[in-house]
Amino acid sequence: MPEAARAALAGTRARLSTATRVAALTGAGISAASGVPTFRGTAGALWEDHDPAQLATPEAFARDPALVWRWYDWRRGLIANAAPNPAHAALARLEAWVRSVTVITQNVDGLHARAGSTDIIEYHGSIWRTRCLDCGDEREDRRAPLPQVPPPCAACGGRLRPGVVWFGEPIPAAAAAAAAAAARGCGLFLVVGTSGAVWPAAGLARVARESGAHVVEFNLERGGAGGQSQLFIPGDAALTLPQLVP
Ligand code: BV8
Ligand code: ZN
Repeated sequence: MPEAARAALAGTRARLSTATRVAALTGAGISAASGVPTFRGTAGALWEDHDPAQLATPEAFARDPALVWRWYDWRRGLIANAAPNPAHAALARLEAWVRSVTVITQNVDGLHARAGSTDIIEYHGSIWRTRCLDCGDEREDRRAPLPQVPPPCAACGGRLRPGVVWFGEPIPAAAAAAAAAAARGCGLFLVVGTSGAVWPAAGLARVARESGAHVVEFNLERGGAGGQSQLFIPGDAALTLPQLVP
């Protein structure tokens, strides 16, 4: 690890020792080492020649629910066979060292919970939840693969959609408020494995910085913190983040 990164890691560790509240904004990059493809990365970002950013929309679902559900069923199967990696584990372990650790994740894979984190804000929802367009039934459904695609609502037989936030849809109010409060109230804000391409999640680093937090970015390349990071630690988060936590 380059000397500058080593120094950044040491500086962040020092801040951890006095921090009482840490918030971490995570993106698809933290799950890369678990084999879950990123949205905009290289391998796996496409699925059957479809661009995820085009599929993750209400318009795509209205146009072809079966296609969108095939994509989610494929991802659910892949995630069901994936395991949390040392980066997820490091954030979970951090809870033993810092009074409050809030994970604000853009990911819908549920890997932070499986790693043991206990204060998680699923900013873009969960691939393991469904919502019925006809009766509103919302539930967790971990079947992978789904027995039928699109899956019918268990309550009314109606049309289910994945319980995620699509492009053009608002962040659920409770998640948005909790994430803003966590960014405002923390002394240390970690930005892990996100391109900073998606809003309003990408605006949280500025909220943290303007509230006085120290912002540290863990990524292969700098930029996901929208220029708000004071420190940058390059490399695979599965290798770098565990070095932060004893
Ligand atoms: C909203 C859930 C307003 C679904 C996702 C036109 C109309 C409407 C809105 C907009 C518009 N134009 C722009 C917008 C805003 C839009 C937006 O930001 N668009 C962008 C693309 C320009 N945002 C929205 O639409 C949001 N809603 O604005 O609502 C509104 C308000 C009121 C009323 C009505 C409407 C909703 C956005 C949520 C979209 N849903 N996911 C699903 O997953 O199926 S976003 C999707 O992208 C994933 O959640 C993903 O996590 C997220 C962000 O991407 P990243 O996590 O950063 O992943 P990415 O692949 O980009 O990057 C990976 C990073 O990891 C890279 O930096 C890479 O270097 C790094 N990395 C890779 N490997 C590693 C690593 N780092 C460390 N270690 C490694 N090993
Ligand atoms: Zn229903």
